[in-house]
Order: sequence, then C-alpha cells, then structure tokens
Amino acid sequence: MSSPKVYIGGKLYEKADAKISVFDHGLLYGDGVFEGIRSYSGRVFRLEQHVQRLYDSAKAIHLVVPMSQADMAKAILDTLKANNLRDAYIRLILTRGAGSLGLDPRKTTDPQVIIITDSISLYPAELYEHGLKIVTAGTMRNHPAALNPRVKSLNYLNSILAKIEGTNAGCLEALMLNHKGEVAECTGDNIFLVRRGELHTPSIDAGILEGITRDAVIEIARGMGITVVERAMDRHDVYTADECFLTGTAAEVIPVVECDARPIGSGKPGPMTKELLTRFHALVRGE
Ligand code: PXG
Repeated sequence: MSSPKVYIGGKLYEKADAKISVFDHGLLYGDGVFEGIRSYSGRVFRLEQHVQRLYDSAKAIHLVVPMSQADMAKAILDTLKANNLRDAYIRLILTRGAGSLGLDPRKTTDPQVIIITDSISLYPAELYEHGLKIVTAGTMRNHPAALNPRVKSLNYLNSILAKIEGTNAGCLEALMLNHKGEVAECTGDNIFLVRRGELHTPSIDAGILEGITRDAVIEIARGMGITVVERAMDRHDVYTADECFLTGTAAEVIPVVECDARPIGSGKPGPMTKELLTRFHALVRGE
C-alpha cells in the first residue's frame, strides 16, 4: 500500500512530510475547530452538514475559513480519492495559523486547513451486541457561556478529563452533566433514552454538540412514527429508562446497558435501540 497522503492548504503531503508550524495557535492554544466525518463505500455521510458545522464553529470563534464550502467539500473528496479509501474516517482540521507567542489572534497569519484520512477504529463488535457500561464523570461539560459545546473546537480537554474518569472506572464512555446538573452528553457521543415507547434526548440548550448522527437518528425515529422529545433530563431519567444508547460518527448507534452500576431496563440492548441501529446502518450505506 502506498503511504497515506495528508492535505494541508491545498497540497497533498506524504504522512512523514505532513507538518505545520510549532507556532500554530492550534497547537499553542487549541485555537481552531475540527470535524470527524465518515465515508461508507466511497459515500461521505452528510458531508455538507459537516462542512456547514465546521464553518459555523469557525464563525463562532472569529476564524475566517480561507476557502468556500464547495471547495472544502471537494478537497475532502479529492483527499479520499488520493488515498484510495472507501470506508474511512476523515479528520478535518482548521487552525488559527502560525503567530507569535501570545493569545492575540491578530498576530497569526494563514489559517491552516488539514485533512487526514484513515481507516476507522471502532468500538469492539461485542459492545454493539451486549452494550456499553458508562459512569457519570465529576468533570462537568463546558459551560455554554464559557466555551459553547456547539463549537467543535480543538480544545477538547473538557471531554478528555471526563474520558479519563470513564476509563479509570473501566468504562469506554462517560456521561457528562451540565452546570445545572442536567444530563448533557458523553465525551464524544450524544445520549438518547427510551421511555414508554418515546425517544428522549437532551435539547441543544443543555449545552451539547449538535451531533450529526443525533440529527439522523431523530429523523429516522420520527419517520417510524416514534415521538421524539428534546428536553432537560437528569440522572434519575437515565437510571429509570427502558433503554439507553449513544450516537456519534465513530460509534454510530451503540447500546448502553449500565450507568453508574445501575442496569438500564433489562440490562440488555433494547428493541428500539436495535431497530434504530439497523436503520442507521441502512441509511449510511445508502440502502
Ligand atoms: N458530542 C461530542 C462532544 C462529540 O465530540 C458527538 C457528540 C457526536 O457528534 P456527531 O456529529 O459525530 O454525531 C461528538 C463527535 C473521535 C471522534 O475521534 C469523536 C467524535 C466524532 C468522530 C470521532 O473520538 N465526536
């Protein structure tokens, strides 16, 4: 296999030569935004929506993207093609660019657009069959008035600290609460509960990322005639739910069978979760 090629600012570089400045504010301050995207059999899932979210994140942090959305989408497709990848994970990164040591973004030049494509690493298949255990992290989700979780910024320390709490407790995901103690989301996934045949999920104003998988699952459920309720929820709602699952680009739809050592529902992946997982697979594969 030929060596992976990474897109930086309009050119493709061999992996070993794909480098940016140590003075880039993306590195110095986490000053930038990103997207995690997937392609299935050569079809990129919701590419325009991911590109739009990147531009929205950039706008929120006063970062002007140095190319049009159409050119960005084309750059992603061209990078995939150059790497001969059909089933891939795509990491789209936009940094503030190199500057002086100092926070002031006016001292930076040249925002960097980076596109890395790779094979996708997934949760083990048995977790989709038997479900995932999660714990609540003590680290609360970023306060929306400090750094709005709707911005998919390069500063992921908040999620990383919660992830460490999860892995320390033997769990691959951790539940994060917002500043009001309400359920927000997991470190890299949105959360859904099934309650008496309805689907419940925290609303965007709980301070969460507006997940593209979340949107797709809401659409699928509504298309099945399921009532979807976006509302404030607390951990009691999670503990007493009939079913629980997480959604994300990497995870797709993954059942959760235990939270904080309480089994959820039957303690096994539930029927609505399984049905939504099947239908999500069909959607991404274009069936
Ligand atoms: N919440 C957070 C905090 C996320 O980072 C999601 C929800 C789900 O959003 P999407 O749009 O993917 O349905 C995310 C996304 C990774 C990785 O490398 C993480 C995400 C996506 C892709 C890869 O861990 N998180």
